[in-house]
This record gives sequence, structure tokens and C-alpha cells, in this order.
Amino acid sequence: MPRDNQTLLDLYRLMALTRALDGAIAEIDGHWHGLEGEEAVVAGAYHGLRPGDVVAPHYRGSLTAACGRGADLRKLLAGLLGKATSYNRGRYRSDVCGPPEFNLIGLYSGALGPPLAYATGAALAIKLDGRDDVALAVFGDGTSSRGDCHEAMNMASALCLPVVFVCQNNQIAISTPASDGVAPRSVADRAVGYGMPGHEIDGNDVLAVHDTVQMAIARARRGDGPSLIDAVTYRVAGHFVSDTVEDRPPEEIERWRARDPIALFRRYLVEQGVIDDGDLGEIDQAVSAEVAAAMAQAKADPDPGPDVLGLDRVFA
Ligand SMILES: Cc1ncc(C[n+]2csc(CCOP(=O)(O)OP(=O)(O)O)c2C)c(N)n1
Repeated sequence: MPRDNQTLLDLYRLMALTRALDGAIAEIDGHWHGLEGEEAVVAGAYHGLRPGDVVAPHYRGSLTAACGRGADLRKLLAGLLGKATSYNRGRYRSDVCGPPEFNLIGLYSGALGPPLAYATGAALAIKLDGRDDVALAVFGDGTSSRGDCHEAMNMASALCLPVVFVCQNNQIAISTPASDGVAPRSVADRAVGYGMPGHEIDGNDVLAVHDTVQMAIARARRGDGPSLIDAVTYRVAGHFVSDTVEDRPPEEIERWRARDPIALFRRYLVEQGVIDDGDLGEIDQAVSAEVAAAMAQAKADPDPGPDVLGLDRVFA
């Protein structure tokens, strides 16, 4: 698929931003569910959407989805810290419930699975309105075994809805390996049962993710219906920051660390002559400074007052 240098650099920047955010939040929040190693899936999937498209992100990476759609970093971090300056005035964690003005569907109840149905409902609305927008639902391998996932995919295919399903397959759900929790060999194989295209791809290759998601989006916009993409990656850290239980073999973790998606993409960009190491370092520094400044501002922001405890809307 042809891509211009700006797209390549935007993808790199979104991956670097995702990692810098992840590291900064991990330092202050022991309950943070990080996504180190999974950056290629989220940057590849969330880059290049149109404003009218609707996204139901997986909770790991929902901040990347919001950033990719132009949300303000300081306001997002204020949401994480429960500050009055956040999009929802400190009422809900922005890592699971993004600002709806960016057409983001949140994990409103905390239950994994329902967002697939919400995204499918959004796709039905898009179709009934006669628009050529699409809905994108991203979810984990564990979530893919929920009943909601089956219902959403069945309805999406039966009604030929413009929705793209992307499994952010980090191969584990808390402590259940996908090999125990997913019945077929691959999540993508389930697509056959729904009569939609299924693609198993390298989730550590940002270009494979971006190209495949964009291809599925183009298909959905044409009115040809849903697709299922299984982006296979790996969770190199614990389920959340303070999770010290580790029952995966250390050599398996090291093998995946050696396939770090950001390092792989850096090498590609330099080898292709798109950018040199020095300029990549400048992007890294700029992104880190941006995250540090937004975090400092969000920390200094005021806590919500009694005014947000009223019975009005959650979102400002
Ligand atoms: C319906 C529901 N069941 C259980 C949970 C508790 N829970 C939180 S994270 C998680 C693991 C989900 O695994 P997966 O979908 O693979 O995503 P990952 O955490 O690996 O990114 C579970 C079971 C939940 N939030 N919602």
C-alpha cells in the first residue's frame, strides 16, 4: 500500500507518544494497565480515521485513540487524575471512557465485551443515516471469547454493517493464555463462521496493522460489510503495574522484547532513508517533554468541587 513519509512519521510519533504516556502514568498509578509492546496495534489502528468514524477502543490504548483523534493531552491526564479540568470534570477515568466529542465509545460499565455491541449499534446508525463513515471496535483476546463478541459479529455480518473488528491480541487475559481461552487456533479463524474476511497479522508491525485496518475500513465504507483482524502481539509486562505475578516463561518474554515494535519501526524508517537516528531522537524528546508538561499541568489542576456532584450530565 503506498504511504507518504508524513504518514510514516505520524505513525512513529503516535507509537512514541503511547510509550511515553504509558511510562509516565505507570510511575504514578500502580493500578495502570499498561501496553508496552502493544503500541503498533493501537497506533496502526487509530491513525487515519475520519472525524465521523466511531471508535470503541480497548481499554489498553484508549488514550492513544483519543490522542489520535485530537484530544488534549492535559485534559486526558486530568481525567486520569480525577481533576476538574478533564473532559468529564473528574467524574470518570479517561483511560476507559474517552471524551465522546471525539466519537469515542467508552467502557462505560467497566465490563469488557459490551463496547463491541455499542460499536455495531453505531455502525447500524451510520448505515441507516446513509453515511460512509465506519465504526472500529478494538478488544483483547480474552474479550473475544465473550458472548457479546459473538452477538456483535453475527449482527454486523447479517446486516452488512460498516464495522471493523480488531483484536489487540496480546495472547493473555490476566493469567489465561489465549491458547487456553480461544477455541480456534487464531481469533481470525472465527471470521469464517460469520461470513466475513478474517486477517491474522503481525501486531508488532505497525505498517501491517495500519494497511490491514485501512483496507478493512475502505471495504466497510464501500458498503461491503465488516472484517475481523487478529493483530497478534504480546504483553511484555504484568496485567497491571503492581501485578508481580508472572507465570509466563522468562525466555518467552525476552523473545518478544527483542521484537519491540518501536525498535522494529525505527530500524525500518532509517533503512528506508525516511529519517535518521538523530531526528528520531528529537521526536522522542519532544514527545517526552509534551507528556511531562501535560502531566505537570494536570497534577496542578484543581480537584472537582461539589458542583460536579449534581444530577446533571457526566460530560461537560
Ligand atoms: C465482563 C468482564 N469480565 C471480567 C472483567 C475483568 N477483567 C478485567 S481485564 C480482564 C482481562 C481481559 O483480557 P483481554 O480481553 O485479553 O485484554 P487484556 O487485558 O489482555 O488487554 C478481565 C477478565 C471485566 N472487566 N469485564
